[in-house]
Amino acid sequence: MQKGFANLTLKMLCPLAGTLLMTGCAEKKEKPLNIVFIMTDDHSYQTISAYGNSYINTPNIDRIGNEGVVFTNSFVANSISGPSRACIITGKHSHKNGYMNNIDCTFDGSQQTFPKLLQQAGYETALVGKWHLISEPTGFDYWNILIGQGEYYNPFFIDNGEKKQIEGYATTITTDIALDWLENKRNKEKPFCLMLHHKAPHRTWMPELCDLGAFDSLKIELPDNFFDTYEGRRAAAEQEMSIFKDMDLVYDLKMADKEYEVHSSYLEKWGRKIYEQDLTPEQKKVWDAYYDPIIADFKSQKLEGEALARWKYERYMRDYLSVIKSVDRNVGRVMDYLEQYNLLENTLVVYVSDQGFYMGEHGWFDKRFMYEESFRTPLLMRLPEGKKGIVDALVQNIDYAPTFLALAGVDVPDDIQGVSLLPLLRGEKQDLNRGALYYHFYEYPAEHAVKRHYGIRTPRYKLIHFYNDIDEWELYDLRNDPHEMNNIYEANFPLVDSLKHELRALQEQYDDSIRFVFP
Ligand code: SGN
Ligand code: CA
Repeated sequence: MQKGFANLTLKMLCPLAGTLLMTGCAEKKEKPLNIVFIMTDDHSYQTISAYGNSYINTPNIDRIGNEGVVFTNSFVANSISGPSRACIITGKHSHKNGYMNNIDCTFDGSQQTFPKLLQQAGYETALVGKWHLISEPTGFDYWNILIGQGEYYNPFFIDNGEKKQIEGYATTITTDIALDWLENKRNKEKPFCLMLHHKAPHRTWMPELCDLGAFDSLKIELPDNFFDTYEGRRAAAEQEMSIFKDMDLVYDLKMADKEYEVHSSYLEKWGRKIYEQDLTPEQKKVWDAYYDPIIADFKSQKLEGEALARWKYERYMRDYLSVIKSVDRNVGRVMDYLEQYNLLENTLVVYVSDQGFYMGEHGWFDKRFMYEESFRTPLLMRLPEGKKGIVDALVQNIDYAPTFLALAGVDVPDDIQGVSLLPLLRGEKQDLNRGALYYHFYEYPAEHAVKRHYGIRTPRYKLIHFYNDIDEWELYDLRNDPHEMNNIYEANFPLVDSLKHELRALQEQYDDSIRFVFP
């Protein structure tokens, strides 16, 4: 009783008394936990071994999950870079944070974000790597960001406002900058929040030189639905993200032959990007020594039809996996650093992607759709003395902001739409009692031609409405049809009605006015 009362008084006098190191207050408390938030761009859960795939071993990423939690039902609110990032730092859906698409939005940096709230609570905050929100970052004591999508080789960074080019490979350089901040630049008296955002493995999947060819002997099978014909799914039929049709031989798959004989629509549109990439002569020599024989072999085969589709898929996967190898190695560098300086004891480590990605499922690359591969995103969190194991509760990227605020002992503002995952991380709860998640994608008309859509996902069902220049509903029973091949909307009216009711309720809860579009 007495102790509780003392804490209450202390908390009234010093709002951060629950966690912050206090000077001038009667009681000295432990520093709150640090946060290291590692985010990749377009990393599929299908290529992380903690999620049980057969393509690649990612021991360093897995370590975060082995010593913490692997979220097996982790999703985004809007499956595209800028919007996902805006959802993450605000804890709000796109229609609330205003960053709906990558085309004509600029993030309003004057709005509330979790890094700003952490700063106010005494944290030192830093952002390194891909930002992609157009406006200058706010809420960070230190920022050193790639410009736009950034380059894989010899990238340009804006270091707290100053543009600099750094020789080397983006994933390694981004990690170097982050480790340098941890070691030399931060105020070691304060708790910190580091957001370490990689460009990798975004298109065009350029591996680090030391990883070229790392997966060349791997046998790679096509996913079962690679040759999907999209029956009953009009939006899926009309996309432009097919590996066979839309993935470019030169731009994406590096078949930049010196004779200019390999056909490339990107080449016609934009010129020879791979050759124009800013590789140094030394880097280019190693690059060509690897790709030139592959180009020669490809040309000699004169592949067409299904054989060409299979070849493109394999090439795509080998490059993508090689890019992940570097990501995993660099996650290892961060974990080693934290371990070496005993920071693992007081730091929440998070590994996540800005969204999922297609590894040939439905014949695709890219993301955007509310279908599982791109709606899901990998999420592993290691809380010191927290739960170890799998969490299968439905969670979403708007939940990270309230989680970090709760961890720092900051009251979560009412307008934040996500919920804290801390009770799950501490093993206090198994679930968040959430019936369904809400999703809304806006970027159309645009590259890859994925129609605008919104929808809900319950543990078992998914209901999607594609709208704008189309008016199509889709319903999937994920238990019986996990790959979403059979749209059962037409045959299921009682179920559709109840899911529409749930969808409308979520749109009301989140205050998304698009609900007025459907009956
Ligand atoms: C670029 C890519 C697209 C990708 C978007 C969005 N084209 O425009 O393939 O969908 O980024 O990606 S590219 O020719 O420039 O590589 S996101 O992850 O940044 O949202
Ligand atoms: Ca992305």
